[in-house]
Formats: sequence, structure tokens, C-alpha cells
Amino acid sequence: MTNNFAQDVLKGLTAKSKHLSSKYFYDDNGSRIFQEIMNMPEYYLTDAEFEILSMQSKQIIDALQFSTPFNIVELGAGDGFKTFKLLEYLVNNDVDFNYMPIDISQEAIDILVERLGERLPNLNIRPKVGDYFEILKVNKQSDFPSLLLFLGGNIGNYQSGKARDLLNLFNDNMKIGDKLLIGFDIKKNPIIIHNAYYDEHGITKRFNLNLLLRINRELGADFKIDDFDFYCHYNPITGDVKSYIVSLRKQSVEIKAINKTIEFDYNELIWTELSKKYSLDEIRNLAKASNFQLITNLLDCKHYFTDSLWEKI
Ligand code: AVI
Repeated sequence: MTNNFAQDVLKGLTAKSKHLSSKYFYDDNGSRIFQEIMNMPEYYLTDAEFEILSMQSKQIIDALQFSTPFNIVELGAGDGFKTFKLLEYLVNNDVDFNYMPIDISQEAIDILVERLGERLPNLNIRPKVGDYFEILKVNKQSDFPSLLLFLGGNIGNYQSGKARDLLNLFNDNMKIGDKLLIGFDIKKNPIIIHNAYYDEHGITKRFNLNLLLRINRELGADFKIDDFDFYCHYNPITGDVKSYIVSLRKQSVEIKAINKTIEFDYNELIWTELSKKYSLDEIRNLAKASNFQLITNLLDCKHYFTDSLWEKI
């Protein structure tokens, strides 16, 4: 079987505790639903990070202490909306830099290039589509210092060992003195976090169940979506939001591409996503464990979210 998606679905749905990876949420439909999530008032993460990048551009750039020109490399740039204010600040202040947005979606990069071209015609943009590490390896050879951006709180979707591995890989592909600006959602009143994921209009539920629709379409399965529900739970001690799909009855689902019929018990769970919330101490420890020095934590006014600036030492 050459298809990673099929292999991961086989592994996850035949495990004792069923699981599917949230990285598969983002087909075209899932990406659109995620846009809806980011526009929900309950999903405070987007606004909080937008506030940081809009209001504290100068602090971020001053803290870099870079000579010019330098590179800004954005991992998973998407539509570039998050970064616009930071780029605008730099362009308006005639700072000499190159912007290298990286995404796996050609479509997302095309939209971003078109939008930024219209709004910031003087921006020096070198978009890349493909694997982060291949591109970072090439960027490491650049004569100029680099700022890597890993925004949106995406690190929260990695379990702790995996988060450390990923950050160590970033580190390996950076030069001494390069910086990483990385977004973390911070532990806060549990009710606020609960409401961001258990939204009253069921948009996050649709986001999760879309994964079953994707399996139906791409792997020839016959999931009946109405026979599944969504549940999520925030544990304020560990900081983990865990999301699940719940089988509403005992049922069998055939998945042709993996040649399997999967049995579900009444109320059986499929774990789909971790969205970990961090304390500032945990962020400091994670920086240290992956060979970075934390320079500063930039916070929004409510202290809900931080873009943490780290240096490769
Ligand atoms: C992309 N990631 C940071 C989001 C999060 O908050 O974990 C994905 C998401 N899942 C449910 N709502 C949003």
C-alpha cells in the first residue's frame, strides 16, 4: 500500500483505542471549515495572535537584532493573513528582507502571492511549495540570517515527544543566531478553552466528522455520518484538549481501500486531535529541551496567547 493516508487509517482504526490523525483534517473542505473556526468569536486564538503581530511588530523586529538583509521563512503560511501586519510594518519602514512563505498547498500559495502582490507591491516574496525540511536545508546555506515563523498554535497539535522532535529538526536546519517565532496557546480559565472547541454551532463537530467523509470519498468507505457524534474535553491540569468522534451505535464500516470492515461498539471513541495549552514555564522548558534560548514572550492584552521568540544557540 503506497498511500500514507490509507496506512494511517488502517493502523488507527485497528488499534485497541481507535485514533486518527488531525493532520488529515485539512482537505479542501476541511481547510474551509477551519477558516470558519478561525472566524468564530469563541475561537480566541486567531484574534489574539493577530493582535500580537499587529501591535508588536516593532518589538519583534527590534528583538531580532539582525543586520539586513534577512529572510523571513514562514512554515505553513496558508493564506498569509496572520503575517500581513508584520510584513506591512517592514515594507513601510523600508527594511531590506526576503519573505519566503512555505506551504504544502499550491492553491494556498497562489492566493497568498496574488493578495500580497496587490497589497504590498514592494514586498520581495519567494514562495515555496513542498516539504519544510527540504526547503529549510537549502535556506541554511543562505548568507543572510533567518527568522522562522511557526504561528497559529500549531505546535499544540503535537504530543510532547513529537513537539520536541519537530523543534529539534527546525533547530538542525537553522544557523547559529537565527530566530524562531512560535505561537503557543496559553493555559487559562478552562471555560474559555472549552467553549473554543465545544462551540455551540457545531462547527468543530463538522470539522471532525469531515474526516469520515474524506475516508468515504478517498478510501471507498461507507461511514454514515449521522451515526457519529463529536466530544471534546479540556484537562486544565495537563493543558490537553482532546477531541473524539463517538460512535452512536454498534455498527460496522467497510473501507474498500484497506480491505477491512471496522467494528464500532456503542459509544466507542476515535481520538482525533490534541490541542495542548502551555504554561509559560512549559514553554521555557521546551525551548531549552530543543536547544533554543528564549528571548521574549510577546503576549496579547488578555494574556491568552503568546508568540515566543527563540534563538538558535
Ligand atoms: C490548527 N490548530 C492549532 C487548531 C487547534 O486549535 O488545535 C485546530 C483546531 N481544532 C479544533 N479547532 C481548531
